[in-house]
Amino acid sequence: MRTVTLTKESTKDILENLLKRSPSSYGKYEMAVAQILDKVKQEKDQALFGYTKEFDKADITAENIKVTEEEIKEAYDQVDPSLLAVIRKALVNIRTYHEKQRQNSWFTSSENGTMLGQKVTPLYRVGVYVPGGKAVYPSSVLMNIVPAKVAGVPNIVMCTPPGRDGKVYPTTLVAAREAGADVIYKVGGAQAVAAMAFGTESIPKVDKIVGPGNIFVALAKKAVYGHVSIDSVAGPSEILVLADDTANPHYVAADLLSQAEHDEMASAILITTSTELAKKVQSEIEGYLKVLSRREIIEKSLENFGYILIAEDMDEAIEAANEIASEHLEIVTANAFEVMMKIRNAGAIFIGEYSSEPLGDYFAGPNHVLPTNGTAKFFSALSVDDFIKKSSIVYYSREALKEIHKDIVQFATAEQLTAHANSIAVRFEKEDEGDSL
Ligand code: HSO
Ligand code: ZN
Repeated sequence: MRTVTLTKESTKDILENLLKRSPSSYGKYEMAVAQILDKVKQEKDQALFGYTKEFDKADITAENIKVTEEEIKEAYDQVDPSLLAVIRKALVNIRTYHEKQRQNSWFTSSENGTMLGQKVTPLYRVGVYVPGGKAVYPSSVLMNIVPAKVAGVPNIVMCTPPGRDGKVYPTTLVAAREAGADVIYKVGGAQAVAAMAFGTESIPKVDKIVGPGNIFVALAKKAVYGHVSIDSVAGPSEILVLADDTANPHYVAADLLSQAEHDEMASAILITTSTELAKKVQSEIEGYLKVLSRREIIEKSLENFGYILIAEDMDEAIEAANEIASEHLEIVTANAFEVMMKIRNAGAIFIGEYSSEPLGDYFAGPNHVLPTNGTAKFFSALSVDDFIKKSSIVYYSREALKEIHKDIVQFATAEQLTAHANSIAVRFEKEDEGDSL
């Protein structure tokens, strides 16, 4: 992990380096993904069966593509009951948090006979993608399904690739059932995204596709955007710790490594006003590396995207944190709440030395699907808002329209849209007779 003095220049260089992790630099896979999308659009289920055989080495047919009740029961038998209890506890917190995000429809009326409003409607059908293989995170299954459920989405479809034995990882199934998925299909990759975007004989077309995936899934989601909605395309995990000399280096180092272990492309950054802390964190990291199981991944991510930045003062540190706009930001300083008020850009903010980042990954309640790659400057965490839409409501009585009808006619005439003007004017032909409009 390199130590760098924080300046405007060094911040710029770091930002440039971090951007190399953006999925948009993987254009070379675009052709392959376009082909898959096209084939699924044309051949539907047949294409899904073929790709599942080719990529997942599993035999999927119209008869077994849908996960059955027996398979779910089998999965429950395989999951450790104490883990199930933990999942259920986490679910309570995640649900409670997301329930606070629910938005209500609203209506206002006026004495002269108008009523205006905004009607909130949940999306009708949502597709949740869940990766298979090594990166199976049941916690992400909860984080993607719960906000949809709380929003009131009546149909939650999930797609996940089967193993060679045609089975889905049991904890994934259990998490999906606990969170409230309505139906689960054994198909993964870009072909699953295509199926949910266009529909096949087995898999219904959805309105929105959410959930993380490999580069093929990310590119497929980008390609179908507009045809259906998608969540933002997630990049590798990021953590930024903002700390002063009051921070405990043993904890700071542990927290940095928690995200570094996700991926070789993950980033872990410490910004501190204390050179003493910087040195201690560095040696703590070396100590942990000897014992952590994902040492190789961590070493690579720290080498590529790990930084310890020494700031002149806390204001400079905060400015850099705002510029980097990290997915996760931990504030471990004196007056941490004051510092938090000065943060403009961060996906999730963790305050104080006991709010370690994994608390948010699994348990506290906020969503762990967060903006990465600097997009915290304009994007937010996945939330109930992602699963609703709003229709505006307009009601005017005859009297209310009469009062202002000439204004609209004038506005429409100015735009030379005479049919618009006419549709208002025809309602008041009698009283306007003789008026020169
Ligand atoms: N920290 C990840 C989410 C996660 N962590 C899942 C553990 N499991 C999002 O950046
Ligand atoms: Zn994590």
